[in-house]
Amino acid sequence: MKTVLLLLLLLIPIYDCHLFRYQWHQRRAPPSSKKYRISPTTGVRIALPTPEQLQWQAQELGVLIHFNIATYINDDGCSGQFVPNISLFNPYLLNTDNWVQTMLDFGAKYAVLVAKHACGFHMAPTDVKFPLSPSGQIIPYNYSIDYSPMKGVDVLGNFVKSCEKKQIRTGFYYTVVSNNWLNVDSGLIQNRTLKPGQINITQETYNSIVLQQLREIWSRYGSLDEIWFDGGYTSTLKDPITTLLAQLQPQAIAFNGYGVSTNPARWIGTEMGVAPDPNWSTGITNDGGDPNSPIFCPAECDTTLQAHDRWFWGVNATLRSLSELIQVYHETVGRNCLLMLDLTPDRTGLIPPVYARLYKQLGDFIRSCYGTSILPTEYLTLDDSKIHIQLFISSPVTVDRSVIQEDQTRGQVIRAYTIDVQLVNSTDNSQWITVAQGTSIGSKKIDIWSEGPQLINAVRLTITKSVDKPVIKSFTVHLCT
Ligand SMILES: *[C@@H]1O[C@H](CO)[C@@H](O)[C@H](O)[C@H]1NC(C)=O
Ligand SMILES: *[C@@H]1O[C@H](CO)[C@@H](O)[C@H](O)[C@H]1NC(C)=O
Ligand SMILES: *[C@@H]1O[C@H](CO)[C@@H](O)[C@H](O)[C@H]1NC(C)=O
Ligand SMILES: *[C@@H]1O[C@H](CO)[C@@H](O)[C@H](O)[C@H]1NC(C)=O
Ligand SMILES: *[C@@H]1O[C@H](CO)[C@@H](O)[C@H](O)[C@H]1NC(C)=O
Ligand SMILES: *[C@@H]1O[C@H](CO)[C@@H](O)[C@H](O)[C@H]1NC(C)=O
Ligand SMILES: CC(=O)N[C@H]1CO[C@H](CO)[C@@H](O)[C@@H]1O
Repeated sequence: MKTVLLLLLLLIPIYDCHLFRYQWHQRRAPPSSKKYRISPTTGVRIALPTPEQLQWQAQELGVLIHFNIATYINDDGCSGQFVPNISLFNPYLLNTDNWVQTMLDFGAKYAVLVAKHACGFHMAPTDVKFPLSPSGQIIPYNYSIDYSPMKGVDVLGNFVKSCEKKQIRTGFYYTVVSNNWLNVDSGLIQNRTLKPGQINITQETYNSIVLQQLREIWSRYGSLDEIWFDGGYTSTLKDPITTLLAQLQPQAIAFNGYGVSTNPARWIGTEMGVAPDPNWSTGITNDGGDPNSPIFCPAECDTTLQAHDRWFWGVNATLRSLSELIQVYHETVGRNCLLMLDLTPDRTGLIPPVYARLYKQLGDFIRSCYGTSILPTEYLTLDDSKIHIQLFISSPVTVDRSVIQEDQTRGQVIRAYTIDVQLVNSTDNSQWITVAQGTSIGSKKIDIWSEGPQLINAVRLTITKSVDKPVIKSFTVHLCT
């Protein structure tokens, strides 16, 4: 995912956890088709999500699969005017079920596969034919899988079938703005001397190729969860893409898609795997968003498993450490951002074993730390307008963090909260001590308490500021290592 956003906006550790959990569900209001509503208490606009956006946000973990002809070169994608020889693309052990095993080990709920990256190589069979310039000679889009050693294989189709068997939702990345084979940068045919492998076409031909290929990949592989517009799209293609999306994949979340989709998601603004705190579900800028924006447009945090922002499998690439990836989880999912982790099959078409182990170690940590629950002995909701939730435990427990989830069906309304505990000590066991406070909750907020593990009798969540009656989906506390 090397393309810069431009245009238009132009170890094997053991994790031992105790935790208890308080969870309940409110009766949900039916989703509205209106984009925002007016707060009955403060009069501000509250952005409303679509049901698709909420379902997508609840997935929390996904993968972005960088596998294409760039897997077979040393650079991380094609830069300059380089067009790799098509005979390089030969994943002779290709098995997409193997990819899915790793997705499950990590805990991914959705997967987006690169269909076409900047080199221009299209990993799906395509029927597109077009005229060369200036001769007018009609040729097939022959920089595609059927002209490679993998002729007859449909990687996109295999990927979708493998994911469907395990209920992993699917999507595609197809870069509209770069295509080295066709001499395209920033969505435009470049006026420059062609390099080996490049061919000459007109801008109209290029735009037509893009729309035909988007139609192919959006109509041949079922209902997609997410569509990735890396680098966006040109203004000329905005309207036709909007129409095509509405016609073929209206339910799909469109990454970078504010303007072309009713289900947009935004980029968090960095590929490092860290969201700012606070990070709101609303707003369209590539940062922590804006609580007062009338546009519900949650953020996705895409980042790599390999070190140094490397997306395609690299010959001598090093991997990030498990502890760094755990921090990434806390600073993305724990800050209301989806964690989309790069997944990189190697040149055989399989996930390398040391990579597979690291994805599983990260998944094991998440499941072990946050996956199980022990019910508290008693809970109280004290004040309807403010929401105090108190959890009491029959015997003292040690915990070091809390997880809050807001029900955003009627928009993200909480603006501030505080978490207090009753410490276990001999002299006074009814005193409340603040262990965490914050602003945005949204889909999920994880607070690792700065004071470290606390031995407590009770814990309390107080919503101190909101623009409408807050609804908490769940509030849990945990102890992790
Ligand atoms: C691509 O590589 C193949 C196999 O090595 C070779 O036969 C062919 O000439 C190369 N094509 C170009 C355009 O270099
Ligand atoms: C591409 O074709 C156009 C005519 O459509 C011509 O003006 C241009 O010089 C050609 N570009 C190259 C790099 O050959
Ligand atoms: C694709 O077609 C062009 C134009 O006919 C030709 O020069 C090129 O060698 C073809 N490439 C492959 C891989 O068949
Ligand atoms: C293409 O570049 C050449 C050389 O820089 C220039 O003379 C020509 O006007 C350019 N053509 C277009 C259409 O921009
Ligand atoms: C990978 O590392 C080996 C051993 O250090 C070295 O010989 C080789 O050139 C490196 N390859 C690349 C593509 O960096
Ligand atoms: C209870 O323990 C906490 C933390 O050690 C301390 O701050 C607090 O003062 C103690 N309370 C009393 C009444 O001693
Ligand atoms: C911490 C952070 O990134 N805050 C940003 C939240 O979003 C607003 C509005 O886009 C930005 O101005 C802040 O910088």
